[in-house]
Amino acid sequence: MPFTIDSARNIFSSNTLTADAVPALTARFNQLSAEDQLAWIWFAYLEMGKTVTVAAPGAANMQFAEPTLDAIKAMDFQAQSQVMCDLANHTDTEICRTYATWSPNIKLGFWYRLGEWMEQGIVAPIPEGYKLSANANAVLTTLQGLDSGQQITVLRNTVVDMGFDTGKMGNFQRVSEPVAPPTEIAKRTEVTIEGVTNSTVLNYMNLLNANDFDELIKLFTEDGALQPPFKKPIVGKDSVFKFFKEECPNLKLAPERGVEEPAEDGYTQIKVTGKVQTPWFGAGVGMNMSWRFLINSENKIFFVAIDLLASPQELLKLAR
Ligand code: 45D
Repeated sequence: MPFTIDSARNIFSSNTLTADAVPALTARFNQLSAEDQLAWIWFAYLEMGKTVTVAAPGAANMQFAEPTLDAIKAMDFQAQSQVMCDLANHTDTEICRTYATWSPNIKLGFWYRLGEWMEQGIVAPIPEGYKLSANANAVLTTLQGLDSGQQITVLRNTVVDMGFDTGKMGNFQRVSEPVAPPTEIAKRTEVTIEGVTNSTVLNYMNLLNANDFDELIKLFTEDGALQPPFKKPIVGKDSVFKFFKEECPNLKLAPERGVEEPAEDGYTQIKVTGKVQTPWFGAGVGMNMSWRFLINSENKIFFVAIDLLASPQELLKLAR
């Protein structure tokens, strides 16, 4: 039977332990009150600041968030706190609707700026002596027990989930940063992956590292799919291409090792493990990741799942 997206999702799944603590913690976070959520992120952010620093300036192009940020800056503290609570509550307001249209990168940049302003006293701070609920405290303790790659993924999830629900917005235009030109050929780097010689997999890593999305997308089949960590697959070349341009600039993929095995119908399944850096934290946080590729007989990607691994031990689990 030929592969479907659904059956492809299972390749190497029995030896790939993903960081389930991340969605579990995100769900617990979402149960907290808005006030608790904001204070929680504030404390989490301060706590993380002790070990890793956001490399932010330049990680996001802020032109689209600027008008909203200016409007918030002009408000009094009470109105500012209300805006932040509204975002956490997914309330139907103009700002919550605008926020919902932004790409994850713009949302992160927006909060990064607000965090700076809160520190400087330009934007309403978390009230001094604010006491987290027992529940929120428990969620914070759990976060502290995770590795830094899992911590920043939880933080990213909480930010991305805020704002009005786009499902209730009818037609709207998604807002993402302009796509920067790819790295010049002379300045590109090439990965090597112990145990993997497949040219499509190597090209995938190198083209993504070079932000060369036009060439990268050519590696996929027309009906190909990409499954980001903790997400359903993004199906079809057009949708995957859009995702690359919106959410993948300036990642640094550092694959280490892998296995290639023949699968049914002339397909090849390839699992690779290694590290990934995000532009937000640079070399400060290396996330332990795996890529599970299903490649067709024409050497095109029919499916690739990217997973955040439960622990560094998972980097070595390659045999089925
Ligand atoms: O509410 O091969 C305050 C794919 C308090 C593509 C705050 C990939 C109030 C294919 C502190 C102000 C993309 C899948 C808030 C590979 C408040 C592929 C602020 C993987 C919110 C490899 C909080 C890529 C702030 C991966 C400022 C795995 C929080 C990328 C900031 C992962 C949090 C990227 C930040 C991650 C989090 C980035 C900046 C996890 C960034 C996380």
